[in-house]
Amino acid sequence: MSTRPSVTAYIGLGANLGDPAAALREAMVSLQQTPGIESLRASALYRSAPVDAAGPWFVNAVAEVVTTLTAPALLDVLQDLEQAAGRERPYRHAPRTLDLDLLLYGEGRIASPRLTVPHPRMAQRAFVLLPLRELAPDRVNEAALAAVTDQPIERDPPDVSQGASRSRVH
Ligand code: A4P
Ligand code: MG
Repeated sequence: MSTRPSVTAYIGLGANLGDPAAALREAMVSLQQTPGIESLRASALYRSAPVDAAGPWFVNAVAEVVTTLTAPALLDVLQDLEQAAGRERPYRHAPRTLDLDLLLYGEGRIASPRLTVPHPRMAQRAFVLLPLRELAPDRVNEAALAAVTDQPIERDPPDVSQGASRSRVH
């Protein structure tokens, strides 16, 4: 059996129902324990106002994973974790217990019916760009950041941090 090369991928995590910070931390731990995911680094948690969506403010973060999984296999893992967190989909952009988006998969460009990478809306979203910049500043365009400064967002708010330090997930 041949071994696949490792790829560095970035995953956007978001939730605005239930206990969003706990859901994000649990998802990070589950990802770390997933066969085919070799390592994980987590950004800080952010609280962000809904963008193109209704409902409560979100908690958002980004995780960097080094993985031997293919992009579709990684999406399967993300969707299984969303289901395990009780995700329901009553309508597009509905409030959610856990949303996991594959933002970047190495330098890969993918356009299949179930997967578009890079994530098509990531460059318009402060809640993706700011945590991604912590982990991979070279993957974030300064002009894109300058264009989202009107989106309300707070890094590491005291009520979601609970003493957790950056880059530590448990
Ligand atoms: N899909 C295609 N490409 C991808 C990808 N790169 N990563 C497909 C993940 N999924 C991808 O997703 C719908 C379908 O997209 C999937 O079946 C998959 O095959 P979904 O999670 O069921 O639906 P969704 O999350 O409602 O839609 P989507 O398009 O992921 O929404 P967005 O654009 O990600 O927006 N505001 C704040 N502050 N924080 C947020 O986290 N999130 C959204 C969701 C809107 N506003 C927000 C936030
Ligand atoms: Mg999604």
